[in-house]
Amino acid sequence: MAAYDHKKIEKKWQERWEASQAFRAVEDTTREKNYLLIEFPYPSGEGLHVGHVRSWTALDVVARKRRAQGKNVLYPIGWDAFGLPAENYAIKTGIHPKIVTKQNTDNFRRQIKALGISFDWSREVNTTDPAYYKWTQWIFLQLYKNNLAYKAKIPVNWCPKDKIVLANEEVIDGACERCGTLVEKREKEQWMLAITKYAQRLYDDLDTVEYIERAKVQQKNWIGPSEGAEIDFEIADTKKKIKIFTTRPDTLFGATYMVLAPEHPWLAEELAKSQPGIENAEEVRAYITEAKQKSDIDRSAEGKEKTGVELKGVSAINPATKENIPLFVADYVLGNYGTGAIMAVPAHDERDGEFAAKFHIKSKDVLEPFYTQTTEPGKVREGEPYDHRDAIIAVVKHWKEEKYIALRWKEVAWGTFITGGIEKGQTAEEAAKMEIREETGFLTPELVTDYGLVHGLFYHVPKKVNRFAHARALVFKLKDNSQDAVAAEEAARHEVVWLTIEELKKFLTPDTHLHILRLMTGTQGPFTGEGILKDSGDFTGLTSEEAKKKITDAVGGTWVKTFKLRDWVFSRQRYWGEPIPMIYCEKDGWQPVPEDQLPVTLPEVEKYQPTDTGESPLAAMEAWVATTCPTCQGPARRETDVMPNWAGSSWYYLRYTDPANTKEFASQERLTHWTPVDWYNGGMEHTVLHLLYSRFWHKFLYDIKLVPTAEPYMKRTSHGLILAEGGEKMSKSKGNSVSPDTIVETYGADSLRLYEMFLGPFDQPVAWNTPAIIGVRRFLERVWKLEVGDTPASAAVETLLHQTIKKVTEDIENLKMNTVVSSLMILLNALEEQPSVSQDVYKIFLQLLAPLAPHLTSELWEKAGFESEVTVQPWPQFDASKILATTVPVAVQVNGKLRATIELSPTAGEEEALSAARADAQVQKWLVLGKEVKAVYVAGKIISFVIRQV
Ligand code: ANZ
Repeated sequence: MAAYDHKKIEKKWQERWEASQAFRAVEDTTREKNYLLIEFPYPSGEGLHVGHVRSWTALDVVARKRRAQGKNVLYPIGWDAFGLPAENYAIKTGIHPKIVTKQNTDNFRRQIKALGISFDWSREVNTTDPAYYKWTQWIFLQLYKNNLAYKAKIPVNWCPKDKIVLANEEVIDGACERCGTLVEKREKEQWMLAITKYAQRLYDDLDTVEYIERAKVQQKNWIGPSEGAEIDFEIADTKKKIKIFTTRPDTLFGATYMVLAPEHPWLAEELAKSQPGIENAEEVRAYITEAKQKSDIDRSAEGKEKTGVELKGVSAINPATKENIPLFVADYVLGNYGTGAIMAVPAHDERDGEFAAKFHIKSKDVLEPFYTQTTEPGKVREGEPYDHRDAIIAVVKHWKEEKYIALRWKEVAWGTFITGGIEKGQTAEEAAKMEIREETGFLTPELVTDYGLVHGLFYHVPKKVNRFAHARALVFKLKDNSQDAVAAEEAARHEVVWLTIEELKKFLTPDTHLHILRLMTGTQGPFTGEGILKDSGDFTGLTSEEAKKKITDAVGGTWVKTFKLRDWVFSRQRYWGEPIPMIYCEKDGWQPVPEDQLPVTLPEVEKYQPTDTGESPLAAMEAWVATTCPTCQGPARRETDVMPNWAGSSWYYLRYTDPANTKEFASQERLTHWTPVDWYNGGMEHTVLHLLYSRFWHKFLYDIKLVPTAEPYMKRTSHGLILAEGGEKMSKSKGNSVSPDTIVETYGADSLRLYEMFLGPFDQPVAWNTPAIIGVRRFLERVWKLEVGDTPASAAVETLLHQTIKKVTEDIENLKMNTVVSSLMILLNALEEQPSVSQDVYKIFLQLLAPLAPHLTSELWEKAGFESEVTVQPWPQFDASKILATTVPVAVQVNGKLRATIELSPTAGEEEALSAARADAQVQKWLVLGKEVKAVYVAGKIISFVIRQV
């Protein structure tokens, strides 16, 4: 048999698929449609990255399998081709970005085709093609006509090196995402898209789609809904009122100063007066100028030294206490969040606490801490009543050593300080001394510190009730070791132990006791949780929850909902983007370009460099800029800003359904057939912006009845990065990147595909490992040499075959590609042990391998003389009756006693077995009683844990 010549085979099949348009999607309503999508690439000059190969091969495997399962699959590709690299290259070389883009897309196309990915090439789209961006502009006009696009003068992030305005999300740690230069703030007129109007829906509808959890959480955090109160604070001796936004109106009585953002309009107004009320106007002005240069992210960074200036000569009035409080300007308050002004509560907010300490502002504690136990043991039983109890928590220090008394409970896995109720007529101190005496026998406690009240809601396990304990936290020191005997019933309930601070940190169970420990060690800081109000007038004694709205109402505030999400800055002062189709007329103001004049195409320019005033290079093209007003026909000027990169990628998946349509961005019929996208795979770096922006456009198009569903993507997964050998990020500049071309040339596309699927769990980052690709190549060579004959499959092979069909079928759907490959390797081992492989078994084996290694399997299928081609065969079905019991019962012991029996796969390894046992509810009940010190698995028989009581 001839050797496995991947070059010849791969070329042959790629040409054949190309000629027959094998993967072209046709709208076939008789089959279930299935739309699979990968993020279309930016065609960079560096060519394809092995990371692209990972994502695209994985969905290619899904696409090929689902086609074999009879689905009407659409798996398209295109180019997200506007962007800075091509433009920066043009600035350097003078070569038009169009030319560079063409070269790069040609190169990408060649590289992708050499991988045998089953894209439908007939639907290729390119965001820089006027026939495409005509519709990007058209969608912009619809947004404009629906009041979702507007122009505003706003402080923007300005990269002095790239000379470009950056969206907040393009600023990383205060620097330009692309070039790392520190970003400045500038005021500029910008086109904005009102994505905030969709904030609530973008948030809520995440519950209707199947995205990986991390992606959902990131989007939710980015949207950042926040509920709270807007409350007016009066400037003393004026009628002026300034609104603050707070999520914690329950702390209003503790607001000891007020802060305005440097951008707050009242400051500008006041400072513009010839005689400002602010006495230190100069100092304040200087501070404002300085603050405006910093990015929001820098300003709100945790742990950063707080800065600010007191506004001398003016003060504010706390509407609850009516006290005069100092007024500051400080940059930790942002101009574009909430109302740009806050009430500051040093006792209950970290940042205010830091600021107040630095500026010597008084702090007023208005909350007693309140903890609801949310973890076992002692987790509150929802819906059951609770009893109130006045109690003490007593910390007792050793007479000589740095040790404290703690109790280890016997009926429940609790570790606590001494605690008990206060009887009628007793003071807290008396009650505490009595408890100390009863529970430990010690006779000489002396009170050292009184930390006041701590409230805890928990389930009292021995007493079987929810308990709301209002406990006074008292610290005592023993004078000496005099001690009485302890009653037997007390000793039966808990054991007395002496522990150091470090030991207590691990030992204590209830949150309230841990709170006291933090107070003792000075690590508590402002109490930022919810509590019970104190020193708060009529509201004293209420819980935070109860007080929030009551206090808001009492001071005439309003309850509001806000979001962190900001409107989308849509203008870029660059060349290589879609011109924004707007015209400015002195008489009629901003006018949309009439739709029949779309696209507004990019003119040829001489220089691509943005101007120093920050205007686009288009601004210098007088002939292009000068136009007529669509309304009055008088002279007018075109908008010279272009759209951001995110525009074309916000709707490309819609265009794939109908890429050649010249009348609409896509026909209703095509959209109804293909959308929504069933499965979208892409990088984690695009979870927040790209997904959010395209979901916003989609929802808008849905509202104007142009797309059939409210969400664009039903399912979203993400691949892990491929790192260089050694674990660093692959990059051309570091010289550690691997080119797919070289690998395809040396080992073949099938080897590369299989290798990337075998690398490790799909969603995890993995390091490139050249020896492993040689291993994969050997596997394919063994497949190539497999002897086909007439040996009937043994019962064992038959079972394994059906198990493998089941596993491969299921694992592909879950993107567990590494185990797909390993199970095919196991099957091959078994097949090789037989003298030959029967035709039936061989066929199935090739079919299962075909989505991963389509060239090799197509060739072998043909060589074996089977009908048609392997890629068009219906997907093999497994026979359940041929799959033996796939689990065995395994006993689980804790400290030598049988506590549960769990079902495990006979091939489960130790780690898998132990974690399955730890996850079992029955087993858990016993494990929580102590600390695990040993765990053993005897394969297929028994798991044994040894725990030690703490
Ligand atoms: C008083 C207070 C007391 C607050 C307290 C918190 C705790 P989220 O949840 O992120 O919405 N804040 C309001 N506007 C701000 C702005 N423009 N820049 C910086 N901080 C601002 O946060 C809302 C809280 O952040 C608000 O509640 C306010 O501080 C602060 F014990 O008001 B709080």
